[in-house]
Amino acid sequence: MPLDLSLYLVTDPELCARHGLVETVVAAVRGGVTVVQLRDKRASDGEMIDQARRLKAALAGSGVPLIINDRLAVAMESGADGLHMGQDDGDVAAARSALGEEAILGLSVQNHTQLAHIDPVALDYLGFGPVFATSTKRDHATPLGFDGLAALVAASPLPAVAIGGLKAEHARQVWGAGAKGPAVVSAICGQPDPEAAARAFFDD
Ligand code: TZP
Ligand code: MG
Repeated sequence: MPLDLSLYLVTDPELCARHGLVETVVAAVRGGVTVVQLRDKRASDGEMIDQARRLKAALAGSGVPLIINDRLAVAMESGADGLHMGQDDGDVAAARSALGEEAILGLSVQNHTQLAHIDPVALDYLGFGPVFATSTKRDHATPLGFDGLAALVAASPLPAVAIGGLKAEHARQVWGAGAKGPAVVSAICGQPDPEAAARAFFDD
């Protein structure tokens, strides 16, 4: 199935605890989320494999892929659809050969220097950010703004999502900058109604 990056949900263990991880993700998918990334910096691999298996079961039949943040072993053992790597999360080509051709493989890119060094053959998509400063990720890079985002997208050989401080009212500017879609944590996770929060990205 072609990868639809229109609205990319990244989970956060604390924020998703409000309604429960699986409940939050299922509601967000009802609201229009097209990709789910399981991100938990503190869980053990075993805990994350368990979470990923529960999410995979909940997403069955939805066509929405499940991508694992950072951890190749979890992606491989859990039956997830792919892996999202940061700049310090190891070798992209090695991850591609371990995961196989069918897996979805993404990489976070913060600037043009990093973009110049990507391996476009091994990767499926990029995540550009942060667009804005955000408290959801500690020690994030300098914010790009929409002009910085547009410049990265213009130079990118791969489709990209934009991340960092994005709310529903920014969706048009994200698409306008040429990104395939916004990637969000707090605009959906932890909201009173995650389904409505996701749907709001598609409202005018
Ligand atoms: N990478 C860059 S910013 C960010 C990540 C994982 C966090 C985005 O969270 P939010 O709540 O959508 O600003
Ligand atoms: Mg990472």
